Amino acid sequence: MGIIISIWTFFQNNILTKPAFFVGLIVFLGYLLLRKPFYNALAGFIKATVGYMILNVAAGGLVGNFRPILAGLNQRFQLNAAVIDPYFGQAAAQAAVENVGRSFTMMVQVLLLAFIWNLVLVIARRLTKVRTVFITGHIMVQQSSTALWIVLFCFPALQDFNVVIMLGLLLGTYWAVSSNMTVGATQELTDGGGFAIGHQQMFGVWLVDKVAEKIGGKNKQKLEDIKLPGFLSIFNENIVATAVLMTFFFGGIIAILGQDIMHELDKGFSTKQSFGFYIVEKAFTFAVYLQILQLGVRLFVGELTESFQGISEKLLPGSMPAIDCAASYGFGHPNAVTIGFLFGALGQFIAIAGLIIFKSPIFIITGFVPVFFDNATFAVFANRKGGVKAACILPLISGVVQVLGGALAAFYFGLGKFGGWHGNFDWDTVWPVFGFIMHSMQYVGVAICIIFLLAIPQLQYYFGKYKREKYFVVAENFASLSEEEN
Ligand code: ASC
Repeated sequence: MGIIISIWTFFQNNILTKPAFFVGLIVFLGYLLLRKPFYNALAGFIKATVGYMILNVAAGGLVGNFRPILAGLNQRFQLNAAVIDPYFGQAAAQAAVENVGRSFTMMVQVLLLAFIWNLVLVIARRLTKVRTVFITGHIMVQQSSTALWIVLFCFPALQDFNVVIMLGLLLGTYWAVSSNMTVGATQELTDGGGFAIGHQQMFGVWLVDKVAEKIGGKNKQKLEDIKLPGFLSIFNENIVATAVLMTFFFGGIIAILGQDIMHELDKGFSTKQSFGFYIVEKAFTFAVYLQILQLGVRLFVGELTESFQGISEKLLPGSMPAIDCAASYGFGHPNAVTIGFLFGALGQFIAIAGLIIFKSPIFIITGFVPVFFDNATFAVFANRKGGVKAACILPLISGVVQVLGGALAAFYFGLGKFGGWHGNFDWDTVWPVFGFIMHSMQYVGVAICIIFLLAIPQLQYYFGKYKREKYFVVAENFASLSEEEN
C-alpha cells in the first residue's frame, strides 16, 4: 500500500499537475507504440515538453502582467467587488472551506479520484461514449477547489470521505464529458490536430460551434478575407494590430488607475520611467506573449498529432487528450484572439455598468483569465464557422454572461465576501446550475447532475454531427473522414 501511495504522490506532484510533462510523456509513449527508435521518442518528448513549457511561459506572462491591472480597478474605485478570475476564485474557495473548519487537503484527493474516474470512463468508452482524458493539471486544481466549496456549501454536514467520493465522481464526469463535447469542433479547427479542449469553457466552445454558422450566414466574411486598405493596411499585420489595440485598451485602464496605483501594483515600474513609455511597453508586452504562445503551440501540437496515432491505434482507439484552450490559438486567425478579448471585455463592462445602475447586492470586477482566454477561444472557433460577425458577437454575449452568471454565483455560494469567483464560462453557467440543483434537491440533485452529464455523449453518439460509425473515427483518424467528405 505504502509503495502505491508513494507512486501516486510522485505522479501527482511531477506529472498530473504539470501538463507539460504529461503531454511530453504521452508523445514519448505514442512514438514508442509507433515503433519509432528510442532516440526519436526522446526527441519528441523534449520538443513537446519544451513546447508546452513555452506556452506556459506565455500564458503565465499574460496572466502575471495583466491580471493585476484589471483587478486594480477594484482598488481605484473601492468597489469591494468580487474578481471573476480562477486564481481569485481558488483563493476564495480555500478561504471559505477553511472558514467553516474543513480541511482543504480534500481538494487533491478529489482531483485524483476525478482523474481516475475520467480514465475509467474512457476505458469503458464503447459503453460511455467518452473519448477524452482531461490532462490540464493547473485547471484541474482550480476546478477541484471551487467545486469542493460548492459541495461543502450544499452538504455542510457531509463527512470528508463522502465528500471526496461524491465530488470525485461528479467532477470526473464533468471533465470527461465536457472535453468530449469539443472533439468535433476542435478536430475541424485544427484539421485533425489530435487533441480536444480540456479547460474552463467547453460547454461554451460547443455552443459557439453550434451557433456561429447561423450568425455568420451564407456570405460570411472571415478575418482571413479582410484586407484593410490604405494606412489601415498596417493592421493586417497581427503584431501591429495587437500592439495598437492594446495600447488603447490597457493605456486607457492604466491611465484611469493612475501612476501611484501602478507603482504599487507593478514593482517593475521604475520611478525613473516615464508613464507614457511604461504604458506603451506594457501594451506591447501583450503582443510579445501572444507570439511566444503561438511558437509553443506549434512545437508541441506537431509532436502530439503525430505521436498520438500510436496511442489511438494501439492503446485507446478513438480517444484523445484534452488540453489547454490556448492550443487552439495556433489554428485560428491571429487577430481572432485579440478581437475575442476586446469584445468579451466590452460585454463584461456593459454588464458591470448594469450591476452598478441596478444597484446589485454584489459588484464584479473583470478578471483577466476568463475575459481573455475564454473569449479568445470563442472567437477563434466562431471565426472559422461564422466569420468576423460571429467572432465579435459571441464573445460580446459571453462577456455579459460571465459577469451576470459570475455575480449570481459569487452571491449565491457566498464567495463574494472572500474576494472572488472562478469566473470562466462553464463556471458562470453550468456549475452554478449544478450547485443550485444540489443545494435544493440534495442527493437526488447530485444524481440528476451526473445523469445529465453522462447522457450528453450518448446523445452525441446517436444524434451528433459525427454519429455512430464516425464517432470514434473523428478522434482517431480525422483525415479519413475529410477525404470521404471531399
Ligand atoms: C486559465 C488559467 C490559466 C490560463 C491558461 C491559459 O484558466 O488558470 O493560467 O487559463 O491555462 O493558457
